[in-house]
Amino acid sequence: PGVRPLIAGNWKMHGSLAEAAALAGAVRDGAAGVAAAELLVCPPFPYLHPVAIQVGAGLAVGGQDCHAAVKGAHTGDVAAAMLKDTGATYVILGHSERRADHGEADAAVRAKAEAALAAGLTPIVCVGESEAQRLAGEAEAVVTGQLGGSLPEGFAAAGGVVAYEPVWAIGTGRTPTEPDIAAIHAAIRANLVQRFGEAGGTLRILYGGSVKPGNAGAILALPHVDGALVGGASLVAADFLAIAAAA
Ligand code: G2H
Repeated sequence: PGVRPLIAGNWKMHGSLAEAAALAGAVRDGAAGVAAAELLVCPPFPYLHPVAIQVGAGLAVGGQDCHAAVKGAHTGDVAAAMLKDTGATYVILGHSERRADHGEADAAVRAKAEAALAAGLTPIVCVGESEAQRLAGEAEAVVTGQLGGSLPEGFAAAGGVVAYEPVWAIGTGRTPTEPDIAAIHAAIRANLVQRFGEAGGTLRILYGGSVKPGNAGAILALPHVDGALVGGASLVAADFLAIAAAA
């Protein structure tokens, strides 16, 4: 209680410029009706600036990745300050798709999170176990290990966000049981408090992985679930707003 939930839409690599504008506009128009939650949309890089201009103060906008360096010869990459310059205030880091597609390990995620903090962006750092790790009973150990390696020192002071996304639940329609989600979120909370003290007690911990309007209410009611990171369902404004209404 007391923490305003964050409902974040991760659009991944979907949509056109026209679709981004339509989706962002519809979400912004609905945001006032679900004011109990903070809403965030994370479009692909080329759509960030137009979306940010369009929605103004009515909706937060974030990137899906950034580079660890301030600038330099890094073809195809984007610096945290560039995201900030577009109007973004958040950045998703260490999503399992980036960990898998681009070999991002914890140290790289941590360096990116440091860059985000230095640029004045709020990092949303993603952690989560694979199915094999879950079946081996290693989920909690994997997640706390990822936290230890991925979160920089200044994370709590800057109000950083953690997203727990079990890799096997992403885009599959499968979710962990409610007790399993609650257990991992409690372990993440304990880890944050152990490392950051009192500040770790109020950081938002999001659940991600096949969150839909039909399961959002039950998931968001669990202790230490302070919001959701939504992929597929964030591409339909009505579904995304229904999830936010459940928060
Ligand atoms: C997990 C989630 C958003 P989806 O990646 O980050 O995607 O809701 O499609 O499982």
